[in-house]
Amino acid sequence: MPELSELVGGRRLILVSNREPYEHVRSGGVTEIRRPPGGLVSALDPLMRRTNGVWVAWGSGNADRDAADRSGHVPVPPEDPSYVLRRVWLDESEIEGYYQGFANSALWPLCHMFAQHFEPRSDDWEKYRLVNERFAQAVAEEAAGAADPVIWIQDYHLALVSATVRTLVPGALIHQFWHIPFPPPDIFQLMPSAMGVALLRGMLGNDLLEFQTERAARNFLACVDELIPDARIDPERQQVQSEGRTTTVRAFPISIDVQYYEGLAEEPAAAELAAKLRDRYTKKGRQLAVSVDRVDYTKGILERLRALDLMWDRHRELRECLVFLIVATPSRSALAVYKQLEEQVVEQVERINAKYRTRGWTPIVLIPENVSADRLAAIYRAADLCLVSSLQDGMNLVAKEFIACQVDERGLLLLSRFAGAAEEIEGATLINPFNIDGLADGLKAALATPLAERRARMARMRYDLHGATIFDWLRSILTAANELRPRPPAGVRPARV
Ligand code: GDG
Repeated sequence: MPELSELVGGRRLILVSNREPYEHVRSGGVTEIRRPPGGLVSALDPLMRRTNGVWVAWGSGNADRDAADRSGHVPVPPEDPSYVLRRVWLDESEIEGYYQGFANSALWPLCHMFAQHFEPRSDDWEKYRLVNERFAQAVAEEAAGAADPVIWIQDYHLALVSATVRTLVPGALIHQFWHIPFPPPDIFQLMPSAMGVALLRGMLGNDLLEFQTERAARNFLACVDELIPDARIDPERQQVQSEGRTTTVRAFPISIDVQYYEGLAEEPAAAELAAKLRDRYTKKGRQLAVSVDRVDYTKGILERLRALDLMWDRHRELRECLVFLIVATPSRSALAVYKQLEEQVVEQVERINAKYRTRGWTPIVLIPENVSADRLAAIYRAADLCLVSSLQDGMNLVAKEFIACQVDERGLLLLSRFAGAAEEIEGATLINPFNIDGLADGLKAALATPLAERRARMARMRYDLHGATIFDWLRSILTAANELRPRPPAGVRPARV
């Protein structure tokens, strides 16, 4: 683990996200501490452990209040506390309006360019504003007394936080990472104009605004150009000047803890499980394809199923040649559109299986639940092919996890050109998931790719990934933020790059 703490330059780091890194959950009279799955927490928790900072997040666990003090503070990690988690409390109507409503039913679909799911309700917007205010207040309380704090906000749930914090904590260095795409002006302007302007102004409260891709950064600048009259944009420097302040806007593609995933895949238990999976699914020269997603309309799960159906329909000879394992983890099930998609996925898999199944062959194996990280690593390791068919995706970490876990270097990666990862990964086969015919042909061609070519491409991708891990991502963001506003001397060592 690199020494990242120095890159915060000895300042107090206050990290702000919707999701918390540790959740206290009571079930059957027993309270347990859970770490929500996902790349963000596993990347940022090690950083926080080394910075003595504060992580401000929504206290979402049903036993979170009992575990926190009156100010919402809990020392974490529980086994060996080294930083403080500051929980922000939300009631049911706030969760509905801010989280399920404005964040996940307005901003999420808009940023992924799904106009048909875009529902910008004014009640939700009010809750979103209120909750962003509350986060900003909590940040200001945590920053009180710190000489020169650095505030790092995560994602689209908290677009208004930086501007408010700036008024409450003048002089703080504030930056934000936006994990999802950012749409071009024609799409962004579907947002009611008062909300759209407030969102852009909110984001311009940051000293540095970090996107996954150059495209997202460019789109943001174009939206500011069209909608914020006083803004002056310097495209060379990727900077916006507005209301007497400067915001730098740049791309920092996120990654994964490559050694962690590789290590999981190399565990003897994972090797054994991978061998078992191959034994079960790759009989008679069959290939094993996998996909792993939260069930979300942005991930192109139904498009993937249509392409498989088309391929098997057109090419009888490819029946029995491939088993497709789909890990589809339920997500945001409180929203009707997500619940409905979960049902559609099950229906479509059943329909396709009924159409093509033979005595010894089931075409699609659906795992409609969350699987453990070690099992996931074994699944990635066992596969001959991984298909990422996102219709839009900020980055897509699954593509990178697949590469890290391919320790036997046999798998091909079919990657949507609309995932941020496509801008970076050389060696994947890029696909267009809107083109069902083309995707079906792409799958057919992938099945015929010789092993030597697969190995060469995977070896290249693995090499590149080792040079661009989550720690490189953290280092480049923290360095860029520090360079914008180096800490005044006073005996503090400068950041080491
Ligand atoms: C957002 C952006 C961006 C999924 N099922 C299981 C499981 N997962 C894990 C994967 C991966 C994560 O969830 C999904 O990450 P993605 O990047 O694919 O997508 P989002 O959740 O939409 O994330 C995205 C990301 O933020 C980071 O910036 O890349 O573009 O949309 O880590 O492995 N993990 C386990 N069991 C499952 O069943 N253990």
